[in-house]
Amino acid sequence: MLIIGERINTSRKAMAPAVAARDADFIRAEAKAQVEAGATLIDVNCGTFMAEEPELLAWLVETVQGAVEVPVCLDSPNPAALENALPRHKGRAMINSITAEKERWEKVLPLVLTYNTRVIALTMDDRGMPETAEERLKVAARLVENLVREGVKEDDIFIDPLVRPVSTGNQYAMVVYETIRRVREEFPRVHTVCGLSNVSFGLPARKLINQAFLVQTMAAGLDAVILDPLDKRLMSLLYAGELLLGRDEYAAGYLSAFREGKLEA
Ligand code: THG
Repeated sequence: MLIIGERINTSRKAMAPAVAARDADFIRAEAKAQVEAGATLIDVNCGTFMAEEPELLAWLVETVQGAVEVPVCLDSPNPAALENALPRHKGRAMINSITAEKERWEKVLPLVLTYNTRVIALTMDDRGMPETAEERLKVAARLVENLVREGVKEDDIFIDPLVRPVSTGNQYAMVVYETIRRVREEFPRVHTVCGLSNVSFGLPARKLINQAFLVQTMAAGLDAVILDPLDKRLMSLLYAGELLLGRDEYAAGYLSAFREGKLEA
């Protein structure tokens, strides 16, 4: 399981002032804590800063990579911000994200190819976010076929079925499970990813819903996830879930998480 730590995001109350003040110590501490807790990539998102985003995204990439040895997931729809930050990234970055929207596709694809990145592809196009799994699968198929035709390896593609709050539609989690299953059936070498926390917007005790959602998306075949790795219960469920899915031979990952004090029963 690829674990993408979501905490360096200026939509979080604690993060915006730290980024505004270029508080590198704060960013380094957030990056280290997430990697220590199991993150295998660090997501960075400073989209709330608008005009300053290109400069800040590059600064975040350098600051994070000055503290930890993992790749960064550049979370921005803004091609200018991606273009400014990518040359400063060491090793292979992940772009979060491309879509089938014409303009975004045309501007982000060259960056994926030039910088040989991994890429998250959201199942949306110029008509918006499809309601049904069937329609999301069609958009996913178009994205995969077009990316592969352009030379992107299937192993570098992460389809994100886009999570909507269950408080706004009672089938929205089900649509995600179904899309994950269908993508895995049709494109077994392509990965699937989602951000967990959108599912619980507008409801109390959100962590509980996010935890149940992690387990159910994993059972559907999710193999990468954007989450807060400092939620110890969530990470515990991830280790237990990997074991139960037969992805953790001899329970090695589960046992070492236990020995490191990372499991909360
Ligand atoms: N898919 C992809 N990328 C994504 C998402 C996705 N990037 C952004 C988002 N969704 C995932 N990242 C976060 C980061 C932080 C929070 C939620 C998702 C978060 N939110 C608190 C809240 O909503 O209440 C903020 C609380 C605070 O102010 O600290 O922490 O789906 N590809």
